[in-house]
Amino acid sequence: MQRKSLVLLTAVLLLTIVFSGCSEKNNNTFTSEPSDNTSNVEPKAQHGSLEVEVIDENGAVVSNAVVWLWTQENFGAIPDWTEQSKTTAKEATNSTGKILFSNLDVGEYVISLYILFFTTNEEALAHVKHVTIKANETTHEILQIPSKTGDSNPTNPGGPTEEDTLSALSNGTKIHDIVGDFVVMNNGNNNPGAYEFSFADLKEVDVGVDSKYLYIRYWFNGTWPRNDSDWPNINGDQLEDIICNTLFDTDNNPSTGVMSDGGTEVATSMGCRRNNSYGFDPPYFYGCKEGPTGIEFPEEERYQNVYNNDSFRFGGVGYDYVIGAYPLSEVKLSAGQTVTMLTECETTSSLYHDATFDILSLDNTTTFEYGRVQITLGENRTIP
Ligand SMILES: [Ca+2]
Ligand SMILES: [Ca+2]
Ligand SMILES: [Ca+2]
Repeated sequence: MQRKSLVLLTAVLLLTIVFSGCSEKNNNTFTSEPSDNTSNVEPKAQHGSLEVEVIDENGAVVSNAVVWLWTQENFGAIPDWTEQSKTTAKEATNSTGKILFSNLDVGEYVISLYILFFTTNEEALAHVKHVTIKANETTHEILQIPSKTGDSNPTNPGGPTEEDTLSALSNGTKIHDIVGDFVVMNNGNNNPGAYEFSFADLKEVDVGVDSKYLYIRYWFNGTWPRNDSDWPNINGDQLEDIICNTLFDTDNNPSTGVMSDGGTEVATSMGCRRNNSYGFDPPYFYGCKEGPTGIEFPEEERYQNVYNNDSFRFGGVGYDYVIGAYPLSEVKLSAGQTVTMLTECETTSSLYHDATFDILSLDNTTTFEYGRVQITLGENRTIP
């Protein structure tokens, strides 16, 4: 599905560990004890461990902070932060602010906080640490979150004003959705019965344009949780994020574009994670991408151009709406263009890839198919 495809959304994969260094030399097992019988036995690959502790700017430990681990070889001199398939592991700190990466082949590695902790690639690069893993030893490292507050894409001068945004939206297209219509996606580790999170239940999506931006406003049937403690925990299952994705089939042809996304050529996202997840508040993430590559997997390679730094946000935590503003020059759309939209809102919990899933649809879609809604950008219209 496309919904995790934007690079910044891959935080949901934080519990996925991919050991890329499994060579033919260590395919016996990682856990077997070394044999005392040393005759005619090829030496097994040697392993060590790495314990990483994450602290904030004041030195306090940070739980649930995502750390990336690469081999030095895969990291290279200047990493492509979007090419996460090269990471050896991506995992979050525990309640004591620590992560243990074990069974690592000995050698040189690089660790970094998740890219969303940083404003620029240069800042991220300045904060990586190079570590050496030695046989049968645990190497300890500390990563400190840079001292700043605010989200990863702060509303900069040069972006649209809230007045511009509301004007474009009020002159745009409004699409209604049913309330209480979560669907269960039977395609993975999803909640067999959606939680009643009203703040993740779409009731209307508005789309507008002006000369510079595409605006998308998501209205919900409730208010996004503001503080960390407001994020629901259902019998130990902690809600971790809320994500809205709108994709555009710009040639109105589902057989062209990114097939896994429903034949789309452009994707936009708007999301927010539980407050302490990245150590700053609020941890929004949003962006856009366009240009199908013809590659469906890995997801990160579906689109040619990924833009994570030029979009803007209004609303969000503490509001019953959130607005994304995406440069028309990046999404390659223009006023008056007729396109087909596909929109969904989902949440991720500690147990479920989809704790809730709501599809913007004219007909209460309850299948895997996304609701396809054809609109003309900038048309003042209400659907239905
Ligand atoms: Ca709904
Ligand atoms: Ca298409
Ligand atoms: Ca719906």
